[in-house]
Amino acid sequence: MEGVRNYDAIVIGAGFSGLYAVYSLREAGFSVRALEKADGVGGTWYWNRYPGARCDVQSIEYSYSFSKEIQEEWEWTELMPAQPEIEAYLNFVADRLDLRKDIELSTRVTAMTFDESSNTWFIETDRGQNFVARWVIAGTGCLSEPLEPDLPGLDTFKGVQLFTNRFPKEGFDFTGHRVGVIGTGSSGVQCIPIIAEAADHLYVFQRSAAYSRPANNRPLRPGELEGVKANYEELRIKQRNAFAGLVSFGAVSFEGLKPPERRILETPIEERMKVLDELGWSAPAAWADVMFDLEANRAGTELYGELIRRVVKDPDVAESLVPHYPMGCKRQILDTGYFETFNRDNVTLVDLRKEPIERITANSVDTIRSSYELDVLVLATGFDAMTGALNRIDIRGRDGRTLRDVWTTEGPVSYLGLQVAGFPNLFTVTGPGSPSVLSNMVVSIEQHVEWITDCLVFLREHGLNTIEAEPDAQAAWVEHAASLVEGTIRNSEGCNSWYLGANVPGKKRIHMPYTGGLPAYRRKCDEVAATGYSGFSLS
Ligand code: NA7
Repeated sequence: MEGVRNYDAIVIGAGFSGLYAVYSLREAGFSVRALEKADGVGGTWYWNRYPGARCDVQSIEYSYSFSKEIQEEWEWTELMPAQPEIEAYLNFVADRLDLRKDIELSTRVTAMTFDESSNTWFIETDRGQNFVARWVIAGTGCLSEPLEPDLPGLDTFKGVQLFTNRFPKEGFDFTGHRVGVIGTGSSGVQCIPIIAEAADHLYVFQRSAAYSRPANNRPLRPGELEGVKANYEELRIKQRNAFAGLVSFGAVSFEGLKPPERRILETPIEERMKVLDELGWSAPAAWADVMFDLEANRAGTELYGELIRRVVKDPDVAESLVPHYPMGCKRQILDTGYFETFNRDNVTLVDLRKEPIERITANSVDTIRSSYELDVLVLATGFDAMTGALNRIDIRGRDGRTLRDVWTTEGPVSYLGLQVAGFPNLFTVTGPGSPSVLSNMVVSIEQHVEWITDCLVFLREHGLNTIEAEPDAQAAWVEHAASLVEGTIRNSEGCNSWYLGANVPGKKRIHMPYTGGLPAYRRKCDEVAATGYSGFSLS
């Protein structure tokens, strides 16, 4: 075992959060080391390298704003960037800012213990290293801990088993294979059309149908990026002031869009169909009442079903593809040719609501009705979101209490999504209780990293070495965040999203991302800082 190494700050992870945290803290004069379990930088965009993996936010918005050089020098090629391009971008950032010298790859943090006598963290890794640091910044990601699906017999499958969230670096050639995909969230919806093109036959095992619509991705036009770069600051200011940290979602710009006024329940069916013809995939949600009233929401889903029926030729398949849960409960998915894929002769939709999986055998997925023989099984079954990655580390705060224990018994509580009471000097970038996944992640990450850096500079200037969320402030924040989702579609009956932790058996049902929007959240964080970090105790 090596000797103990001392740093002002340890950063966990080298994705968007970790890279910026290393840079920001280093620039502020702190000694810093990042520990990253992968053998490359990129975080989420390192692991999720399945065919078709793509961001649903435009490249010009899903990128760092803190460095004018990077903004100027990097050339995006598509409206919405694919995984290889984002991974290449983050590698470029690591090189351009000379970050690699402060990052240790292939190094997983396994345990962290807060020493109450010195107010420092003792950190252990799977390589037997030990570190001591005053501050720990967890840039562990919101969707980074794969969920192991509870499928009887999965470990007996003898064919090739692939997880979208840890897809092989060398890729996989599906040509000539009988392939099954389990899971139809974003990852499943993105890889299914591409796998279908190569596979001999593709079986899609669907438990919950997806609300998806065409992404309308395209290459950036000549001169388009230069136009953005000429006025980048204007776009960045708009982003920072936008509810979700972005001015467009997919190819649709929000600029100049007014909130809808017409109400679906007050509109005759023939009129609704006219709106459908006029607005296409935008029609289901283009009503004032659809996101606020469950009956209106069902009417919106009915319109959505009509759009699917217009694409998918087999009426039974089309029916199975219409979601049975409220629109707006889970994340809107953007796809490229998803519904069209079900018109192919080599694609079969297996509706698990009609025929649940009984077991997986050495060469098949068996439902209560049929046995589907497969050579390859792709699992697109999601993540233990927002808390999973930190729960995997044995984190012991005051009195030896583990974070896992706190989050299991109390739910994923935090103050501002930045700290958890009882875990001094540990910051969670885009933790539960912050806008995080309901916003443009890069904008939220920059806001958090800058807030944390300013906080550490403040503490240094005032000769303080401990900051800790106060239990009362934490309880008030948790209550405030919960009050915002109470009675909404996001928390309605029949809504079982990973936002609520509902995809993980036994996880306490709390809506983890903050729903009050980025501007209000930023104001609150700024107020807290301006009032000498109210709600935190400093010593
Ligand atoms: P998601 O969105 O959590 O999707 C996981 C999918 O896998 C979803 O359709 C699940 O069905 C399905 N699933 C999970 N376990 C099972 C079992 N045991 N049997 C059948 N089906 C199962 O993860 P993604 O990776 O697609 O996307 C995550 C986020 O990344 C996404 O929201 C974007 O923000 C980017 P269920 O819905 O639970 O019925």
